[in-house]
Amino acid sequence: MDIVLYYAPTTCALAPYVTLTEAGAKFTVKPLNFRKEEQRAPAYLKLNPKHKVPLLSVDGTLLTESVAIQSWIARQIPQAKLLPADPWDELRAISLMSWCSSGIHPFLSRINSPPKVCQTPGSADSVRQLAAEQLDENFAIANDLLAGREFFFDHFTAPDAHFYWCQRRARQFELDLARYRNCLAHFDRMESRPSVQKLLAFEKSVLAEFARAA
Ligand SMILES: N[C@@H](CCC(=O)N[C@@H](CS)C(=O)NCC(=O)O)C(=O)O
Repeated sequence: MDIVLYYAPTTCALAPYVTLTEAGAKFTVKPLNFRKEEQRAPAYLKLNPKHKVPLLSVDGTLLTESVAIQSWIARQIPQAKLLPADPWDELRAISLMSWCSSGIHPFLSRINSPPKVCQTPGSADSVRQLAAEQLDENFAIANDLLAGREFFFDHFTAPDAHFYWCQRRARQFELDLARYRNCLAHFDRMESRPSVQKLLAFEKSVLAEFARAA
């Protein structure tokens, strides 16, 4: 099976990278340089008109949206137990990933690029502040969910990778998450996993390659 992940450094494509690695899947990565707007190149738009990563190709069949991609990986490699076995917990895991993707991610995007949601001159700080408040509320919820737990369920599952990305991005935007101790512990736990170490090394190599080619 030929599995290809279209990915860009620091993006949410990190989640399927980590999940594929946790699954022990053999896959190749096609890095896109967002600084060069490669996600908008005609050849890529043919694959994904939404001009976004992640995009998964499996023997040429394409799948977009991280929740669907994460679910495909879990379904394809059941022995990796990337979703909980209990049917309700499995749905709760999908619910968590949907929350990461549609409840948290959009506010991270606003912090990254305020003009995408408001064109009013001088509004950037206000957009960022409102997004930070929404993120705060969401991290408080995640902090409660992680109380007394190592992961969202009794072992690593796909939502852990997804939430790790959300938290990493928030930290890159210098949001103050210090009071969310359970989230911070989850972050450290994730960073100690070989899959995340591999991702971080890979990201570094891709960024170095982009810098060389600039
Ligand atoms: N709902 C999508 C969101 C994907 C998304 O927004 N990806 C961003 C990176 S984190 C992207 O590719 N942005 C490039 C662009 O919008 O041009 C998912 O969860 O897969």
